[in-house]
Amino acid sequence: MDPAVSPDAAAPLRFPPHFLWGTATAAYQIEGAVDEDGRTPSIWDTYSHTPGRVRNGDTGDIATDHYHRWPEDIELMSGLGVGAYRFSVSWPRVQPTGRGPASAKGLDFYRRLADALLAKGIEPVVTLYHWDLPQHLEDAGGWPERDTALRFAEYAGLVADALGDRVKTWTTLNEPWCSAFLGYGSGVHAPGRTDPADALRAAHHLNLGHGLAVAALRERLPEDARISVTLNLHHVRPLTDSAADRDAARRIDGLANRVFTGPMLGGAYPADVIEDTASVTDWSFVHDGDPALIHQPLDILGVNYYSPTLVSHHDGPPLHGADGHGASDHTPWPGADHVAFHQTPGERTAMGWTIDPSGLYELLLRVRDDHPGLPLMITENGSAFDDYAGPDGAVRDPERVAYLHGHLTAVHRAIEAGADVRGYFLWSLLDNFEWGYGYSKRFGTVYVDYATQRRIPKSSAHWYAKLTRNGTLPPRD
Ligand code: IFM
Repeated sequence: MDPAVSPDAAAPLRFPPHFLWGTATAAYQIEGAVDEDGRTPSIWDTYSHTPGRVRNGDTGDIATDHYHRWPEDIELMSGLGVGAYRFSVSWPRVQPTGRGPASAKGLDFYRRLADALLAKGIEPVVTLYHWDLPQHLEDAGGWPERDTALRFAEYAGLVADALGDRVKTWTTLNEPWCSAFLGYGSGVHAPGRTDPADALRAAHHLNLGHGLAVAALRERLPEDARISVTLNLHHVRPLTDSAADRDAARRIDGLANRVFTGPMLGGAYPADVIEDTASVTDWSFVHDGDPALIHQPLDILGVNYYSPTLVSHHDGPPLHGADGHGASDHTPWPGADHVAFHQTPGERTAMGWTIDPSGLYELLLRVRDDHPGLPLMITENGSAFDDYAGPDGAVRDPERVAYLHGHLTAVHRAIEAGADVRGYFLWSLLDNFEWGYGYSKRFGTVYVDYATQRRIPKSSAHWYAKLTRNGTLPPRD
């Protein structure tokens, strides 16, 4: 068996002494309180209120009511024994029109949250953008417009001014691939637009916004601040070793990964990506000097991983919606019409995503080789299952424990092989609003009864608490 995925190594696996154990959430998925204290709509409010967009017509209006229940949620984190909590700031809560002055009430919410975390010995880790663009900015053109990148840097500066004395670790964007390609390409995410050229423009302006925001943060934050970006790097495998399948994998790797890592970490867009998408756009939206603005030194790269991607060359008409990112008649992969997506064999989660920790191991080794010297954090990893409370009130999720055990074994093996992984954030603290799937998918290690908002730590939470307390991977059962 592949040592990366061996479920029961003979000796218990011990993580490095300062390894950071955390858990993660995002504002729109948990906060609710969408019209309180001056918050304005984000693109996700508009999208979720548009009939037919989100399963069951679910919205984030109430979500898990974290805006009011955050003290209880911090207690839950204490119970998990985590040393860090990764949350995102809601842009329309702290800068309601997406430009101009900040909302003091909005910032106060995050100040109180950060203070209460610090008082419990939990490090606040802030993500500035987890997909909730103020609707005002979408009305002005959204991410395909260059000005949105400038607005993002301004917003980053406001948050840094407010939280810079409390927060040490900052992330500009979460998974810009989803914002650009699901938001403006396939339309299965807000704002639901479907133009492949706009998707590529959005990707560039997200990159530019990242670079400008890093510069704004550096200007304001103390020297010891750690600045990062979180990418959902796809581990892309060709179905066969044929030249055509390998070329399909290269093409998807370009659009999923290198269109971001190229400029952010290397200072240039990959030539093959520009060539592959030439029929879609001439890339004239990239101005002279942009790649240099995007290429800012980073202290950490955040990696989100759930499942690998398996592709082959395909000669027939374009196949869309079979890549695990939601059904649509429009592709999130501009210029890749001749790529087919396949299910990797094996067990799957409730999302239909194959459980394959070897993908995480291989991905981490690739990042180790491609970007030597860059410390890594697993900023998201986890799984959805159809959890429910039993007659005794307990929620048992052995499948999630097995998933986490397998992936953490892979992380440990990658560290032993020289990947500089500094921490791991379990996605997610709570069951929450899973975007286009609404509340139908439960990713939490804490169960939420949405009718009462009662929280129940699942058995995986008890298992994770054992791990965070002594840094040794507990057995699966
Ligand atoms: O819930 C999402 C999260 O917001 C971003 N990364 C993937 C998770 C699971 O789909």
